[in-house]
Amino acid sequence: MNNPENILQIESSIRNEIDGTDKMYNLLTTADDIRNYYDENGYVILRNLIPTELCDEARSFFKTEVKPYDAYLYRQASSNPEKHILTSYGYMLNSLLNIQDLNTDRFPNFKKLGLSILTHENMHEAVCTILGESAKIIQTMFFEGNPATWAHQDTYYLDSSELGRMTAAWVAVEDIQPGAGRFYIYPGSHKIDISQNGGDFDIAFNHSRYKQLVLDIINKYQLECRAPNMRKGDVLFWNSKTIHGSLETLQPQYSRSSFTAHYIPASTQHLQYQRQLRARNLKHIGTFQIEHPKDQDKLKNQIILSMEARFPKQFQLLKRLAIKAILK
Ligand SMILES: O=C(O)CCC(=O)C(=O)O
Ligand SMILES: [Fe+2]
Repeated sequence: MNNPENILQIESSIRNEIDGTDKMYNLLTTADDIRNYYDENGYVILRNLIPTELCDEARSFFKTEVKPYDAYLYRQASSNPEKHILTSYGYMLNSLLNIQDLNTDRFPNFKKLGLSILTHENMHEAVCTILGESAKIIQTMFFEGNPATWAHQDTYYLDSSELGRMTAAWVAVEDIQPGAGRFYIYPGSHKIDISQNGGDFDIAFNHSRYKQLVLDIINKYQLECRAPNMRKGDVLFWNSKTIHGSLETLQPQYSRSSFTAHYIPASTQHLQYQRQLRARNLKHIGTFQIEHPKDQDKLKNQIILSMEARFPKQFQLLKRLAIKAILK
């Protein structure tokens, strides 16, 4: 049950939005308005960008194809193969990583629907408006339950080779309830120079130090947190340097079904950990090119996944060593 304090928190986050920001989005009608708002605030919301029927179908195929699957799939938070972890209300807590890599025979419709949303022609138009050119997709995710993502910027993990030019999209595939763990952003945070604020260490590998630094910066600059009301088919785009995450779950009875995708300008390259250029198995889908780093339609990758699932400690050690080698 929700306690009164939780209800107050929920109400204040709704009030925050009704008091102005939501009206603002309705005024963004031209490409210039959208780009200017995005450049200034580090994010923008485009309402009703994705047809709601596609959202409904994606959720329904998630329930019939993915939810009953009881073996290992790659997960966003760990990058490792894991079985589903369910909340007390039965929602999948460990979000999926790279739906383009799912095995097509096993998850044909969920994969098709997810990709048709993330590569939709409206998405293409919006991403071109924001980036000034067409895009490559370098990572995708699907969330059902809320992992309460901690405040971070994406740029340290993945970005365009021109740092700050990656944009990411958060697509609501259901109406997101106030206490379901809404996605939040800190407007304007993309303009703050983290390294000048003490962030001149290997951020991607000093997580606790980095988490604290982000909180210190939020306090120091008195940044405002916005957790907008996202309805089915709405899309929020944010800059790779914008601080973002998701609120704690206050209403566990609700899911927060959403896809995310990370887009870089087609003329640039994927930069991992601000060090290493990647171009892993690019394929064309619609007007986009999409990286398929661990394509499960390939036998080789299926074998690697099953080895990772069977010998997790050894594989995770190898991964850490590989990362260290990149950072040298
Ligand atoms: O939806 C979330 O909780 C976080 C998503 C996110 O951080 C991302 O896609 O980069
Ligand atoms: Fe992120």
